[in-house]
Amino acid sequence: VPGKPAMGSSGTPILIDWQAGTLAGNAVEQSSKTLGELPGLFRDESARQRLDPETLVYRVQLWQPVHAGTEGGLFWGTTIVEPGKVGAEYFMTHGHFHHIRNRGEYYATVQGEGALILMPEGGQARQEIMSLGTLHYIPGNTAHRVANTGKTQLVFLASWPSDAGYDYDLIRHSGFGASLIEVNGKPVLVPNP
Ligand code: PAN
Ligand code: ZN
Repeated sequence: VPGKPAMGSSGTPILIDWQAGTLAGNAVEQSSKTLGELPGLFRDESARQRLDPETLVYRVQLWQPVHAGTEGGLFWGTTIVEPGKVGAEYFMTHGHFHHIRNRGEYYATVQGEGALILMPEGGQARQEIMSLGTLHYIPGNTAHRVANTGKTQLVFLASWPSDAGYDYDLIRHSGFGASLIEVNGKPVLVPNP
């Protein structure tokens, strides 16, 4: 029907605020991660333990118009990473490979300053700088994580296949082989010992 707005599964429109990057609509799901929920991810674990575990690190707004695992569908999400550091390491998302390894993804920055850290399977981590308007293609077989290197919230949009799934375990156990650390006021990707 011409003029009919996009509908979520519950029949209400899904709207994106292009300024803020945020999503609205009944079908939008929300999740969040605090420092207490991210043990072992940061280089300086004792620095993490000294901080308030209730501190918000990031939240995700997610639109899954089809069931997770559906082949051929797409998901859409907004991630908001708070500014902050654990020791010298910037607040960041957990990071993951996709469960179906070869699935790719788009990230696009709508607010703030940061870095997309990419690690191809069996390869070395590298970073792409994120700032207003940067568009990032994450190839398949590549772990991805975002760090907020600025003083304000970092907001990015993402879209990925609905059957991609998540593999967090490999990152929890082995990390990215490098950490994004502030050195003389600048973000530097430093190899882990
Ligand atoms: C994103 C991420 C989101 C949160 O939607 O899931 O930014 O990061 P973590 O999942 O690593 O906690 C995405 O990459 N989906 O595939
Ligand atoms: Zn992903």
